[in-house]
Amino acid sequence: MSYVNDQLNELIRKNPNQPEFIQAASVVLKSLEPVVESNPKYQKAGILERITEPDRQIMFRVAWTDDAGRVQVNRGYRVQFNNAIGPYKGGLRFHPSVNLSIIKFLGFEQVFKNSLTGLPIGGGKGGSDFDPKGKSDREIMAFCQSFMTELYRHIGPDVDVPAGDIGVGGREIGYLYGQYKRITNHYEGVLTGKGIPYGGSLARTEATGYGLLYFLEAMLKANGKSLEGKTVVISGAGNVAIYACEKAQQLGAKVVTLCDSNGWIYDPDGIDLAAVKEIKEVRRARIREYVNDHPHAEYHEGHGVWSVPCDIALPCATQNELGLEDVKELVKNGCFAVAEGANMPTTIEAEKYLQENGVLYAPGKASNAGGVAVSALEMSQNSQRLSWTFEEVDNKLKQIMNGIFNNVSSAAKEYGMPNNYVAGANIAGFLKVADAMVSQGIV
Ligand code: NDP
Ligand code: 2IT
Repeated sequence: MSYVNDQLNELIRKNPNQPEFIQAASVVLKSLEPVVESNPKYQKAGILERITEPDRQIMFRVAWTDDAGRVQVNRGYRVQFNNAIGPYKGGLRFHPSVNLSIIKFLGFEQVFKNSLTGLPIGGGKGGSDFDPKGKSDREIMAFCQSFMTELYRHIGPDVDVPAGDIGVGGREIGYLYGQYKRITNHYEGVLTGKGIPYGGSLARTEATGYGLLYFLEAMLKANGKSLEGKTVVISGAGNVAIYACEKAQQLGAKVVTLCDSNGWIYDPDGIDLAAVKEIKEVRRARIREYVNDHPHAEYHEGHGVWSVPCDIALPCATQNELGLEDVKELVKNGCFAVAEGANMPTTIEAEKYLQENGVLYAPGKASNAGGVAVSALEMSQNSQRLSWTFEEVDNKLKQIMNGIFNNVSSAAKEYGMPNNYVAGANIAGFLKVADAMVSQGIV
């Protein structure tokens, strides 16, 4: 038995009922085989045992009252996974599907992603099974205040810095920040994704989607291709999907789909993004409304964006949204590149099929790292008590995403798997964290 296989079996034994965490960890550990085989120091220091076990996992009750005066109870989570290279950093997800397995998979991915950014941030993730959909502003505020009333004692600008993820955007970060400040009386950069008037960074809203396109551009360029004139299919209609769509359009591509959890739109004329922003960012309504004033567009219930012929597919909604049958359809229709805006949107079987069929495939921990990278830039600006212009932040983001592509691509080449960006990302992300852990002793 190899070190990797032993650890994988142990991880499966120790984490029953955590399929998402096991999925994320298996993909990473399998890619690390050549690294740990050729560097016995990692096994000697028990790195795989330690890197797969979070530093701590916090679970707590979040009680609040709804508009009818009824008491509601949700479960809150913060998993502080690894702080070898910086304070824990990662988003908060508010979605009814949230459970410990999902938060652990996200926290684990975040460790490697944050390392890839080249910035000094460790990995963590949190959230709640609270469903923000259909809630009033007052209910959202009540929930956020109660959530922070427990969370505040576990976080801090040099300890753990949460941010947004699914269901957590500027509005929620504002309420969370207000409550943190009220309890601690500290005005400090304890959250990122803050509003611009109170310490937020310009370009943080755009960062994940824009960063995805900068990574995609670098990957296409290295393979003699470009975005100009290409047809792009995007899933999701939230923060990541909207700004991926915006940058894709700016770079000359035509985006023809978006979706939410009810259904999807196809607009053969290219998505009218101003209309989508009005529906999603201003009115917080359903994507089906798009067809009301776009007569050429179609709306379908369910999950069908991958059936639309395209050159490039960008999954930007949620985990495991792109399965084997979906990628077969994409390949059959001539899709030559898939870049992940979401975290782990592609199932293991689908990922294998894409790679076997020569599709350029960018794993989320590399291609969606732009969001957390600009979060780290927000932390720098808060520490300096300065704010940079949109152009400064956007230029740094572009440099960071190009740097990630180069690192990932070199690591893949070095270990004999050129164009396997999954292996490249896992290896490059791992090395920095593992070396820091070796230096810091057995803790
Ligand atoms: P949002 O909450 O802004 O948007 C999520 C979008 O995905 C919504 O349109 C939502 O539809 C849709 N969605 C969620 N779950 C499902 C589902 N089960 N089936 C179909 N559609 C679904 O979140 P973000 O855009 O911030 O996050 C999207 C993905 O990107 C997540 O995987 C997140 O982890 C990842 N990510 C986010 C970053 C960030 O900076 N925000 C950074 C890096 C990665 P509906 O409204 O109907 O629920
Ligand atoms: O998955 C992610 O990288 C995020 N949700 C962003 C995390 C952050 O700290 O900005």
